Amino acid sequence: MTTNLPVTTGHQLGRRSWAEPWKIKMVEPLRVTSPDQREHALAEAGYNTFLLRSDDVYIDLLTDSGTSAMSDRQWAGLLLGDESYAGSRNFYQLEEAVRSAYGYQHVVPTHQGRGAEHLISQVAIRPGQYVPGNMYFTTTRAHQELAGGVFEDVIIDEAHDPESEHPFKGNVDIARLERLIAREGAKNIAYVSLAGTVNMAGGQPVSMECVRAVRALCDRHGIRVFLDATRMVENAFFIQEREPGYAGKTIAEILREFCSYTDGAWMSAKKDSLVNIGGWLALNDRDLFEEARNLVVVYEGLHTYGGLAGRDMQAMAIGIAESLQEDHVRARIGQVRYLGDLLARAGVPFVRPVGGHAVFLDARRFYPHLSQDVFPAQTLAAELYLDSGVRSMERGVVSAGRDPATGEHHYPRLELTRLTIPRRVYTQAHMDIVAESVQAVYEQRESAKGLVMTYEPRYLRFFQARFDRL
Ligand code: PM9
Repeated sequence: MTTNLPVTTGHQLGRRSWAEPWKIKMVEPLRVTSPDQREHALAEAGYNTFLLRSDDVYIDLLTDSGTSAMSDRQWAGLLLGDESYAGSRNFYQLEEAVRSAYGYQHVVPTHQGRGAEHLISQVAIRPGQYVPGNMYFTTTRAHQELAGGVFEDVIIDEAHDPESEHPFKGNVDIARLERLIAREGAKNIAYVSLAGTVNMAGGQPVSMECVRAVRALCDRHGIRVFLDATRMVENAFFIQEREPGYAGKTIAEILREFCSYTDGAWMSAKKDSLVNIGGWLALNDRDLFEEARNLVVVYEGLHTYGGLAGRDMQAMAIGIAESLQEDHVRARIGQVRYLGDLLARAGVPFVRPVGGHAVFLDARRFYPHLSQDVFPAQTLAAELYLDSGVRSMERGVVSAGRDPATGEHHYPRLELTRLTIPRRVYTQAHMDIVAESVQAVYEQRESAKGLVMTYEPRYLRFFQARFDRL
């Protein structure tokens, strides 16, 4: 293993190879389909990769959510599940793991991230209040809006530019946040919704300098800061790599420091924490915690299991510790960059620099002849599936949904197709296949015609919308 050696980055080339700090103990066969089978499966799925059956997928880069491979220790942990209705010992282990890794006082378990998003939105937003955030995330904004909040994007402009090489494209534009506070008044700001490695921007990190500045500004106005910690471990890696003063600190230390500038966090443990299901809400304020702990029994389950089995909490507690191992994070992000390097060599347009969990293809530059009204990123996901059975996900106009006030489509500047890499699941050879398929689709880009939406559900339409070929 070459765990302490640098990996290839957008800025530098490592001198030696890196390798995963694990070996494979159990395998699951993959199914290769024929072009005819894929054509049929995709039409059945309404040209939406979320509606495909996984049996019809070859390499599944839909998401890194709940798709990681658990370690032998996590699987062993499942056997230690204490399935008591109340007071399960696995809850106390999870509580201790969250306190020690993230540093918050009080923990409410939830079945996954959006369970925690629901709770924080219900307890911390009054109808009509603004919720400024560093770019929207689909489920986060949906819960904020369902609670009556009005999301306002305060991310820096570079985040909307796929070609900008800014090292911290997830940063908050402090002046923009300040202007919002001046315009609406601090009392009309529910809280700042800050996310690590901003998903919709391409997995782009937030700097420590930025979170400190957000904290200082919010302290002056008495505004709380809550963190989406879903991929904060990966964010800590980027701080260690790029921010002056942090090269000598561990990922665990950086994570604790970052969280210390916030008042609480919600978590989808299905990402960083290497479990197939699970999440939590953590808060420092005792009164707010009591409210959330009360509400969890309405929507998720008792406050010592929150919709999870005891064994799931045990696997999560172990996963939290494993997620902080330096060699693990280095190999995880190294693999994402490996795919990015292959695509860069093929001249395929994607979001720079490569982020933490995925390579985001730039469908605008891929298909310059398609307008957002014919869903270029959705089209690209469909074409990629047809070419090879590789499943990706749309992150453009479909994901952005409609403005609740006007009913019009949101037209995001970023029109992306996400190749999301599950943790500890695929090999570099799989990445080679993916890159070859993307290249093949790129070579035929002029023949793509786009899609028309034939069914649009009311909430989070990207999950269930159906399309047809134009
Ligand atoms: N993210 C993802 O694939 C899964 C569902 S949306 C396609 O990226 C953040 C930053 C997320 C996230 C889920 C959630 C919600 C919150 N914050 O999926 O409910 O990326 O566990 O978490 C997905 P849950």
